[in-house]
Amino acid sequence: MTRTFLSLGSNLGDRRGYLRAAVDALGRGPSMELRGVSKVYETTPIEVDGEQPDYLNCVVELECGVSAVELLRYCQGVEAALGRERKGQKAPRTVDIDLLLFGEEVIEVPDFGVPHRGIGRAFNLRGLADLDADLYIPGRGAVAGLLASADGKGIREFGEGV
Ligand code: PH2
Ligand code: MG
Ligand code: MG
Repeated sequence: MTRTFLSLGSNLGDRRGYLRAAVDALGRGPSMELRGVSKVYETTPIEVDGEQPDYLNCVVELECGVSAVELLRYCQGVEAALGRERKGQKAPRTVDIDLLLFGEEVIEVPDFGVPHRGIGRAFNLRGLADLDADLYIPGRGAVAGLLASADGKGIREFGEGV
């Protein structure tokens, strides 16, 4: 089993409903056990072109018995089942599931990098710190230290969680 962390984001439609449905689907995945869910954050879109609705973001911890690539494929299936349309990398989406960490594995192939290249975004660091502030990110360091120097603007705690 591999300790795994995923970033969930939604900025289209019933954002909280999509996050909840994605968390449920991950918990039901083949050889996947849900270990935790961070708080939910409402976040200003970053690195996007033009105006977009705010995101809801959270981080999910799983114990995973399949490979990173199999997990990626499963996540893509969940995105598709929840109405994700591929309208460009940073277009608004019902749900985006990004594989932040897969144990301490480092993977660099076209279109797939682990740790995820967005792992240093403050909302991901916040979610990771909710689950384990001592977590080590290969090539970057411990989450707590990275969070201390991250820019927390545009991130608000959202209600009761997923
Ligand atoms: N995801 C992106 C681009 N920008 N901004 C926020 N606040 N939250 C996201 O999940 C996000 C983003 C591409 O996946
Ligand atoms: Mg993303
Ligand atoms: Mg993605």
